[in-house]
Amino acid sequence: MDSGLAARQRPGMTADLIATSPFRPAEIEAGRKLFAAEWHFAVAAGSIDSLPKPSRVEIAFAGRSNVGKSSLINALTGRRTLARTSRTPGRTQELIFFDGPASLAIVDLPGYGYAAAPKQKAAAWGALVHAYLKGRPNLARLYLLVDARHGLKPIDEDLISTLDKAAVNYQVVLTKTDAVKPESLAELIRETSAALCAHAAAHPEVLATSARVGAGVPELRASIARLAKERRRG
Ligand SMILES: Nc1nc2c(ncn2[C@@H]2O[C@H](COP(=O)(O)OP(=O)(O)OP(=O)(O)O)[C@@H](O)[C@H]2O)c(=O)[nH]1
Ligand SMILES: [Mg+2]
Repeated sequence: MDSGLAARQRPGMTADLIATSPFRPAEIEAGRKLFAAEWHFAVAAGSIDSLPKPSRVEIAFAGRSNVGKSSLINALTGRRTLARTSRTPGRTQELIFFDGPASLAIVDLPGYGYAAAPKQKAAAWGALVHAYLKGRPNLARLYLLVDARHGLKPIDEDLISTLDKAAVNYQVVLTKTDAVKPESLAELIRETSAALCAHAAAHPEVLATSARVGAGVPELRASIARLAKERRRG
């Protein structure tokens, strides 16, 4: 599989699949270096009051329960057990902060859409995550993870609408691409890209990753390194 598979929407064109990496070798190297450095667990926040001070540049990972958020964070950092992964959906219930170099932090958000979650818990999830997303000035980007076997679901639209309203910069990252055929993946990238082009806060490129086989992980690292660099400049 081509790990650099990405789609870009160009003005006046339909979604166009670009099979080459949008990152230069120097950016891939910057991403590698960023994640070769030490990343460690900082804090688990179960309420707005327990959020850390907004002093680091934050990159959040969100998506449906079981989409592979914690696994992708582990793949990025090359540490199998940094973020807790589970076969049981809804395992990550708090906002988990991991601190890295260059004043960066990664935030593992609790998954949504877990049918068996008690209603009260689901509401608490909504309140906490929405409050975080709406009021976090140091949130540089949210990566919205979407299972490549399923694509965007109506429940993802709730989050997308919050992100649009709060003007949070976000980008879709397909996960578990090892589990789909290259043709279906190419089609999904086209569809997802087309669905996102109406959303101003959405990044036009869709990244395709697999935590299991490492596809797209160097590109995601490069994407985060690019953001960190832009933030330092800005
Ligand atoms: N085939 C495949 N399976 C994966 C991949 N990444 C994660 N999984 C599996 O998907 C399941 C859920 O992974 P997690 O990383 O715990 O998912 P999560 O989004 O953090 O889940 P919650 O914290 O419950 O919201 C686990 O059984 C993983 O082994 C991948 O790249 N490929
Ligand atoms: Mg998790």
